[in-house]
Amino acid sequence: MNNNEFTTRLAKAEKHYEELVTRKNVPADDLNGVYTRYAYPVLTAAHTPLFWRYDMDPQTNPYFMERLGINAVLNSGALYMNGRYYLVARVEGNDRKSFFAVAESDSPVDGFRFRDYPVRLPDTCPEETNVYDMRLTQHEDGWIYGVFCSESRDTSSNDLSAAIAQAGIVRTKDLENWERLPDLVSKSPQQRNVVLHPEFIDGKYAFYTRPQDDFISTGSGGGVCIGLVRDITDPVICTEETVISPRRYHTITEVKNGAGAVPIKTPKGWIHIAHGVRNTAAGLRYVIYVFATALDDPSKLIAEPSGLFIAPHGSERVGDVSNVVFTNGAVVNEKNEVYIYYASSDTRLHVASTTIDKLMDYTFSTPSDPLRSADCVKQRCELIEKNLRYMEQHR
Ligand code: M1P
Repeated sequence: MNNNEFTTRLAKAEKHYEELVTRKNVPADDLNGVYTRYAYPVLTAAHTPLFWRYDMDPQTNPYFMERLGINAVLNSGALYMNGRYYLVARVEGNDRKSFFAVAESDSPVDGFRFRDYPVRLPDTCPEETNVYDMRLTQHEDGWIYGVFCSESRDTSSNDLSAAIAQAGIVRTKDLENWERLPDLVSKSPQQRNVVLHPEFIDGKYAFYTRPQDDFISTGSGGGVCIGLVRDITDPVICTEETVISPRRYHTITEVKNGAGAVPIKTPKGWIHIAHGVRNTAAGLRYVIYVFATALDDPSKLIAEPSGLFIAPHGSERVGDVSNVVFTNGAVVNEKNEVYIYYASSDTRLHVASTTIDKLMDYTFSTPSDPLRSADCVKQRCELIEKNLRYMEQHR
């Protein structure tokens, strides 16, 4: 046994880990005026504690090797509670299985450390193979709900990659002890990207759903829907799932879309930060977009700013699934600052910040997509004419 090697490598790994988790984040770019990206990811595989990955005993791990590596830390639910920021991240092991883990910090942009143990979900579904992408809803009923994708093998097919996605539901008061409820029941054979609305609607629980015909393709699914549930302990959608954010030809949602963060309540409406997917010669491209629904009727679309809100930039474009940004968590603090946690290329988690005022201005003052090039040119020319007139008068 080479004890020297163990000691040297352990010291190096501990130094690297501490430097990483204590690194101050810095604003990176805010050129669009809508939000500020931060320079460093808030969570990566390297943020997971060393004792999750290495055997820390020199007797059994003389070379200080990783025994259970972590491949990625990505799509994270988010919560702001009692002055602290909580992320329930999707952590993916080298074995491709994902699990959830809570990381917390006093700062929204840096200093996140994982709790000692990952979330130990009640193991109630023997056929469930993988779990990921938890949305955290602080519901007015007093519980914190986690709605996530529960994935099982599709045994009706010989294809080993055929799978079935359903919406799993858990609830907790402390992010430590979790109660598993039955999976959401809807008319769709598969569901992913399901989000629980934080308030009752007509005395019922409201779920944003994304009906899909199979595991990857949404097929006949028309977009992000809303459906109501009478009893959260027997979560069956008892209304029609009506589309609130439709997919449209030749837009950023052409192939599919999905609800992202829990909608944010603002004086002008519920603001939804979702994802849209289009096809390209290089494969699917995932971007984040925004829409708003009415306060008195969350099923009514009232604003649809044109195009994408966040697209993958620079190094964000490369990872396990390249050309992807995806969000399933955003928080608002008492200063009305908004922090949007988004993953890039299914590999690492970033943060962008804005404010409620800016988000409302973006949502309600950005024109909507006219859906045809000719009309887009007209729309842009109107802006140019207005600006040139203004600039001439004020020069
Ligand atoms: O790989 C990109 C994303 O793909 C899925 O999203 P959707 O269901 O809309 O295709 C999700 O599995 C998500 O985890 C992943 O980031």
